Amino acid sequence: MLPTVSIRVKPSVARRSPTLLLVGDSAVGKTSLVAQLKGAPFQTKYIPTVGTDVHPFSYGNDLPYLLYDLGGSAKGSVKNMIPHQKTPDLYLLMFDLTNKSSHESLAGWRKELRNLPGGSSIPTILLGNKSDSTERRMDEKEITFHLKERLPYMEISAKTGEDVQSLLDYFFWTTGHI
Ligand SMILES: Nc1nc2c(ncn2[C@@H]2O[C@H](COP(=O)(O)OP(=O)(O)OP(=O)(O)O)[C@@H](O)[C@H]2O)c(=O)[nH]1
Ligand SMILES: [Mg+2]
Repeated sequence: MLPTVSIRVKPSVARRSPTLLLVGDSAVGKTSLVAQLKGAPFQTKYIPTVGTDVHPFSYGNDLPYLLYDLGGSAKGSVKNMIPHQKTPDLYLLMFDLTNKSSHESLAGWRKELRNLPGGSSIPTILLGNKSDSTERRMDEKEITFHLKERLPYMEISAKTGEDVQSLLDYFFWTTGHI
């Protein structure tokens, strides 16, 4: 099947907008984070993302940010799944605090990001999602990927919005846009 990329923003805006690429295993909560950033309601029902969705979202009065939301099934074929009109300014690598295997997958995702054009020079942040969940299965000591890879790390909840404001601050700090 050919990758699908749906974009709902003018090409002239897309070229100038700060761009974020969000990857991680299926069901870690990437699309839920997009909804939280756009002020849309949280969906309990899981609907897997097919292909790549490009979401504009506004924060402040400057250009909208563009967020590339890749379905977890893009694992192994990230390079074919990203829109090529603009190199991302920031990579967001997400795992699920209730699912250890999503943490184990991070090395593979990072390798794919590094292999993208310009990939190794693009800032990357690690996100542990579902901090609200009572089913949290990962002990702090088990979360080692950011230490090995020297990445900034944040625990967030796409459901409650916990620490999403700090993430927005980080977008601004990294891309220089608000
Ligand atoms: N408790 C809790 N559940 C969450 C959170 N974020 C997402 N979920 C749930 O996790 C499931 C998967 O969320 P999605 O946002 O669709 O996951 P995804 O990473 O976009 O999945 P793919 O599109 O398949 O790659 C859904 O049932 C969400 O309701 C969170 O912060 N807390
Ligand atoms: Mg999704």
